[in-house]
Amino acid sequence: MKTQVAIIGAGPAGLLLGHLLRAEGIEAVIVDRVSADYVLGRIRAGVLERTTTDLMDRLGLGERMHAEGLPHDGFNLADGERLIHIDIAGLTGKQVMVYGQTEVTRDLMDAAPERGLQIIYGAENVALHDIESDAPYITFTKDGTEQRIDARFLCGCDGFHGPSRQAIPASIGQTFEKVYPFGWLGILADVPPCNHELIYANHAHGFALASMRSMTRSRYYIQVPLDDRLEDWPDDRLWDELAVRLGPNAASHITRGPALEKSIAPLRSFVFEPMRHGSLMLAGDAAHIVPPTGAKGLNLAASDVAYLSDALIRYFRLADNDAIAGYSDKALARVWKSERFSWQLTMLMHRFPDSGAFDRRVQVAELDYIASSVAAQTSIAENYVGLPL
Ligand code: FAS
Ligand code: PHB
Repeated sequence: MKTQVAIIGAGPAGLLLGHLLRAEGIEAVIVDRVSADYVLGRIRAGVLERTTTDLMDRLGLGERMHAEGLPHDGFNLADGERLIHIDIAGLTGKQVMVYGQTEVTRDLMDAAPERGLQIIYGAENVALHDIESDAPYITFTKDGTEQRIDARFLCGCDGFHGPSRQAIPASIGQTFEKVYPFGWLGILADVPPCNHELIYANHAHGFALASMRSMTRSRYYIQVPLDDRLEDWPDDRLWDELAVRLGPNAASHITRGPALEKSIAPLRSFVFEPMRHGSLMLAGDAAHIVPPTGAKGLNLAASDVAYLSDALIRYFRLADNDAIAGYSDKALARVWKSERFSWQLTMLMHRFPDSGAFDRRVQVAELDYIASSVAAQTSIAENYVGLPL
């Protein structure tokens, strides 16, 4: 098979990129090693920046998002009894959209056939070849048969564990990483949210987050030690701990229910540079990971492919190589700002095993400053709602 752009990975990055290219008549094929159902079964992000919702609207795929999503004007930082409201709409003029990554992925998948976006699921042993040439290709096995796709460019949208980043020679790539000494235990339940906006809580027991997917489906998280296992957290224990960490007011509004999904995810900050080598470009988790505290993971994937699709469109439409050459630096400039914000909010809202009294006083002082300063709240608000592209 021959195409113009071969995309590895049918998560949000790969699907958004494929649609943005097809909308401009550029040939693109996506391969993914798992099934469509498996991709939809992954419970991930919940908050969309304006950048991401604008891309869905640009593709004409935002109808269900606007019908079922929840536009939010703000969120809250809780520290014991104190609740600091960050008025993102009042401070930035923008909102965020609460609409699960699963639904974004579903909307993008459903629209693929009618828009000529071919997605090959069950593509095993994907390998990238000749990425330093102008004629790269990928090979994979599908139903036991070896397949090959030749393309002008390969786009690695295959997440943190995919093969694309590994295809860039170690002598070229540089990684920057910070691993946090805790994970997030998440629960999804068909119960109404305890609050109409998100609450990020810093408690002596650790971090907690009250989020949602709709007014009837809630998503909660608590910080847990890295060696905790799901069996250590039966639903009742988790609901009890959420009530303690979110504080008495939120606790009085928590509705308990059976977990539809429960999982523990480790937290890390990770960046791989460069995001382009030869005819291979990386986007999304293939190039970077953020702790979910700042709700940036999915949204960074979206901003990467906004830059990448623009560069590819300019190449194929205008024979302009400059945007391709400039992709990595442009994407990384925004990646690092989101990495900083996600790290800052993680340091502010979590309790670290090795932190002492000084560290806690600094957290309290920073929360005091945020509570008392419009400038500090504006800085948080403009990062949370998404910096301009
Ligand atoms: P994805 O990982 O979503 O997609 C990569 C795709 O590549 C997958 O479909 C995979 O099957 C495919 N692939 C991998 N290896 C392959 C191979 N060898 N061959 C072919 N295909 C291959 N972000 C938030 O903003 N908020 C959150 O609450 C949040 N929670 C998260 C929880 C977990 C457990 C994880 C892992 C991530 C979470 N994230 C969250 C981040 C997440 O939303 C990512 O940022 C987002 O999925 C990035 O999208 P992609 O870059 O498309 O990568
Ligand atoms: C979620 O709803 O899954 C969610 C929301 C905000 C975050 C992280 C996760 O910062």
